[in-house]
Amino acid sequence: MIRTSSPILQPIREKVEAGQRLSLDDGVLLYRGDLPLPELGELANLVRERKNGNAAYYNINTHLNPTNICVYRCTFCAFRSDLRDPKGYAMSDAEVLNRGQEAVNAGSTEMHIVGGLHHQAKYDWYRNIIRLLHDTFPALHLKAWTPVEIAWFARQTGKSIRWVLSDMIDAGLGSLPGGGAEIFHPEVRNQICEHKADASHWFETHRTAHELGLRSNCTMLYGHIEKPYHRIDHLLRLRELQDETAGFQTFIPLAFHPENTGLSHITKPSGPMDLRTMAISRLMLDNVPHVKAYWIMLGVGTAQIALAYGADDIDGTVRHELIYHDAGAETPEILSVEEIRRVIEEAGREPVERDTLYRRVERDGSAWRAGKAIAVER
Ligand code: V47
Repeated sequence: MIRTSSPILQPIREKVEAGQRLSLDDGVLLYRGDLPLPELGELANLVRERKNGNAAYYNINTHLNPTNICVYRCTFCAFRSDLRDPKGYAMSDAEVLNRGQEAVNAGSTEMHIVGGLHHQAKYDWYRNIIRLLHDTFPALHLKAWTPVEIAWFARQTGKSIRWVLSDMIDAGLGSLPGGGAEIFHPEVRNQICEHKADASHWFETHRTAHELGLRSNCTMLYGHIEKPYHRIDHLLRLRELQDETAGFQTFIPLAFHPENTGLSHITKPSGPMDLRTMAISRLMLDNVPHVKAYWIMLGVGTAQIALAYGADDIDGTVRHELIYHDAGAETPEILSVEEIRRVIEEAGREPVERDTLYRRVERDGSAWRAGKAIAVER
């Protein structure tokens, strides 16, 4: 056994090496600034390589935000718009279909669809986006709507979350993205997004989705007003649902970007904080197969290093990302396949193209088919 340079870290190292679960207190302790970051990274890397070897996954994907008009005013959001603001938009069917065609031409396997809760758009407008895209481009996986939208649709229609999810599946929904999670603890949530779906709605939506056979992702928005305790509490709530359903595929820690938000006085998390959070997430979420370093949010350089700090996925080539770019992200809007593979190889990892459900992609130009499912060690 390797000994840690910090005696405080030693019991945690022993647990990680023995494949034992870390507790709330362990997690909070790992956020202590005096604990050596490289050693934390090495522990997270142990778990990462145990689960995923040397592979680093990516996909070819496109974002679609059909509207930015939103009834809510989350303090951290730079993307939203008021109904009558010149910045506000809502896409027509033709615009949605053009985006679908562009995605398919670029070889995308996935469309990531989220947006605002438009004051005047009815449930059918949102459902129609899924139906149109699915009917026209059946091979394109539609990873769409967070629990915030699903709870809104339930409210609009007077139906249950289960009904909304089933109806969206009928229309062509393929899985749920991880957004809308922010920080679950009410001490924080009530200050940054008090009106929108709370933790119980978020978990009910993902639990029901898993019961209906959908896979989903999960996220945590960090680096604003929350404390280490709130982050670890958040991760443990996710771990608990995963014990129950095993429906989460990937966890994505999301670093707060303050520009153009109601929290613009806050300084964005540093590189070391990004890496520490990545590593702690990998260590706490022992039952989630993948941890993603979302390059759009981290920057390409930090995302590359994060592949040695617990992350095994780097998201995709991405086109038309707005949520982070509206909040001051300086990353490019797109990486080509050659670039994303080079970014991964430069970090010493093996690039593996996956589809949304973590099957290897067999590709010939823009034509592709899903191959074998990627097996992850527990
Ligand atoms: O829920 C919004 C966050 C999320 C800001 O499932 C912000 O594969 C930082 O969930 N600064 C949406 N974060 C993005 C998201 C996501 C991204 C990539 C992959 C996947 C996936 C999911 O973005 C929101 C919120 O937590 N967010 N505004 C901001 N200013």
